[in-house]
Amino acid sequence: MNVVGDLFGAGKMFLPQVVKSARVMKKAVAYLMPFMEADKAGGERETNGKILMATVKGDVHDIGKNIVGVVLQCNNYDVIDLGVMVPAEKILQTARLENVDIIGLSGLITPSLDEMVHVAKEMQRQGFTIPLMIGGATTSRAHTAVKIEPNYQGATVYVTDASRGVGVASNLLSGDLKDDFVKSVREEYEEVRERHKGREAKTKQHSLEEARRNKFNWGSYQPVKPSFIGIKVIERFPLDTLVWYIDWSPFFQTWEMAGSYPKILDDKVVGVEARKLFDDAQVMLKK
Ligand code: B12
Repeated sequence: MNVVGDLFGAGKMFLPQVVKSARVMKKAVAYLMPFMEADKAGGERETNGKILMATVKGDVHDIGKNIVGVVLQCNNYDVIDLGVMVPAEKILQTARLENVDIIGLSGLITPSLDEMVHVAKEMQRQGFTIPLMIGGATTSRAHTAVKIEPNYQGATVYVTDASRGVGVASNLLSGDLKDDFVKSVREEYEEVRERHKGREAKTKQHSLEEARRNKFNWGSYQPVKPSFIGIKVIERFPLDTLVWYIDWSPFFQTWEMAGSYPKILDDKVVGVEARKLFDDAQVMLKK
C-alpha cells in the first residue's frame, strides 16, 4: 500500500485504483490474521508489548492503521485493534482494561487532528502515563509537537510510516533506551514549537473591531423563496429516468479525477481509469 500511496501521490495512480488496492489489502490481511493468531496460540512466548490501535472518532480510514498493526504483529507485538471511528472513551477504557503499553492513534482527515488532541487531553485528565503514538497522512510532526504533546505528559511521538512504527515502539518500551529517546523527541518538539511561535508572530491578524466592521450585511440580503416548503416524498420513481439527469463531472471529481464528462473519458492521463470507473458505475446502476 505504501507503493500505491507513493504512485497515488505522484499522480501515477488514481483514487479508484487505490480503493481497489485497499480492498485487496484488507482481504490479504484478513487471510494472514488466523496464521498469526495460530502462531501466537502455538506456545508460551514473550511479546514485545501490547499496543492498542484505533482510528479516531469520525474517521473511517484504516488501511494505514491496519498495515502498522500487521507490521507490529510480525515484530512480536500484541495488537488490540479497535477499528475505525473509535471514541476517546472506548480507547481509554480498553487501554485500562487490557493494560496496554502504548496507544496508537490513526487519523487521515482534518477533524481527526482535533480529535487526537481531545484523546491526549483525556489521557492527561484520567492520569495515563503510557506513550502515545500518532500516525496517518494528515498528522504531522508539527501538529503533534504544537497541538498534541503539550496536552499530555506521557511520551507523545509522531510516526511517519509503518516501517518506523516498530523502531519507535521498541524505543518507547525499552528499559535502556526509553529515557534518551523520549528526551530527544521532547527537545525536538520544543524546537518545532519555538519555530512555530516565530511564524505565528509574523502573521498579521485583524483586530476584533476590524473583523466586526467587515461583517456580512444581512440587512440588504433578499433570500430566494423556495418553490415549496416542507417535505415532498417521491415514491417509486424510475431509476432509468433519473440516470439521464446525473451530472457525471462531480462523480469524477469525487474520485479525484480532474476533467469534465464526457471529455474525461478520452483524457490522455486519466482517460483509461475514468472509463473503467464509469463502466463500474453503469454496472452498479443496472443492479
Ligand atoms: C483510500 C482513501 C479513502 C477510502 C478509505 C478506505 C479505508 N478503508 O481506509 C474511502 C474511499 C472510504 C475514503 C473516504 C473519505 N476520504 Co479518503 N482518502 C483515501 C486516500 C486516497 C488514501 C488513504 C490511504 O489509505 N493511504 C495509504 C496508507 C498506507 O497511508 P496512511 O494511512 O497515511 O498510513 C501510513 C502512515 O501514515 C502510517 N500510519 C497511519 N496510521 C498510523 C497510526 C499509527 C499509530 C502509526 C504509528 C502510524 C500510522 O503508517 C501507514 C503505513 O506506512 C487518501 C489520499 C492520500 N493521499 O492519502 C484520501 C484522503 C485521506 N481522504 C480524504 C477525504 C476528504 C475523505 C472523505 C471525507 C471523502 C468524502 N468527501 O466523503 C471520506 C472520509 C469519511 C470519514 N468520515 O472518514 C482526504 C482528507 C483531507 C483532509 N485533510 O481532511 C484525503 C487526503 C484525500 C484528499 N486529497 O482530499 N478515503
